[in-house]
Amino acid sequence: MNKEITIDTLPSAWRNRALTVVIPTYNESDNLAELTHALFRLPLSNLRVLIVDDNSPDGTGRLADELAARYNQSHQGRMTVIHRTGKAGLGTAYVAGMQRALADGAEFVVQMDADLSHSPAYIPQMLGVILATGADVIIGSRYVPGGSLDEGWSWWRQLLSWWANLYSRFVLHIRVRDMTAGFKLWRSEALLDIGLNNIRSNGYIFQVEMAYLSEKLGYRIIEVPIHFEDRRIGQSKMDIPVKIESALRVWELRWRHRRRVRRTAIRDQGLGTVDRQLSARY
Ligand SMILES: Nc1nc2c(ncn2[C@@H]2O[C@H](COP(=O)(O)OP(=O)(O)O)[C@@H](O)[C@H]2O)c(=O)[nH]1
Ligand SMILES: [Mg+2]
Repeated sequence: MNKEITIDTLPSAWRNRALTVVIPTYNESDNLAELTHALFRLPLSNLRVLIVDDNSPDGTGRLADELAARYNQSHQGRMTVIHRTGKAGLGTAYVAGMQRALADGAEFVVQMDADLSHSPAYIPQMLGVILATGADVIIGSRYVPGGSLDEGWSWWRQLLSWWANLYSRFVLHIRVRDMTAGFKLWRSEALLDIGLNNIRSNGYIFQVEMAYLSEKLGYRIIEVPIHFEDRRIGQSKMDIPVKIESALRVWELRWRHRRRVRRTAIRDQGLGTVDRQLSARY
């Protein structure tokens, strides 16, 4: 009778929520199989994976199709691949993937890198937090207490990341700590409300734009700490010119969204006291 309690034996109420993980890929053929394997092993029975590949020269798109064919037999058609004709940037890839996920009925959408720097193991925890608090977006954050960065990052990279955050928080007057975080869980109402068609940014600034609008529009944001591992294989597509462009674009963002304010609540949901306390920071 000594039945061990594991995550699989927990009640299913939160485990079968419709959640789609959107992953943009460009030359990630060495990472994709391990990532999809880890995602489909999570105890989330209605988790879908949506890959947005930009005709990667290393064959990531073909690999994604093969993985989808395999998983769709064992996992009831829960993997989809969108193929675009060429490299069109991370931001437009996310917008395309998120719009598709919403059209297909996702209740929650996760965005993450394909390079294994965002551990899938955090997803059930992020889902638990969003359900328990009624938040609109959960950020997997490196810059809240308990969060950490790969030990292998040079002091120069750490400084650059820290500076990019401080700078954009200062220019945009916002409180989110990890402005450039690429690991987030969205409630679909928030993505529908934010106006994905008006998101213009590519590269890092896409993450900043989404975080900025979330706070400006009054969404309830919770940052949960994560350990961010550097990509083990392959190269970052975010080079120095992309980073400099991002820094300048912060000002453009502020101007472009200057008139957007929240008028009505996205969801009229009674929040408990704990909710209010947790989301009071934002
Ligand atoms: N579809 C698509 N994916 C991209 C593009 N640029 C980057 N990515 C993907 O976006 C994610 C983040 O890029 P990454 O190079 O890891 O950036 P870093 O983590 O900031 O170094 C990875 O999964 C990339 O493969 C692009 O132009 N198109
Ligand atoms: Mg990455």
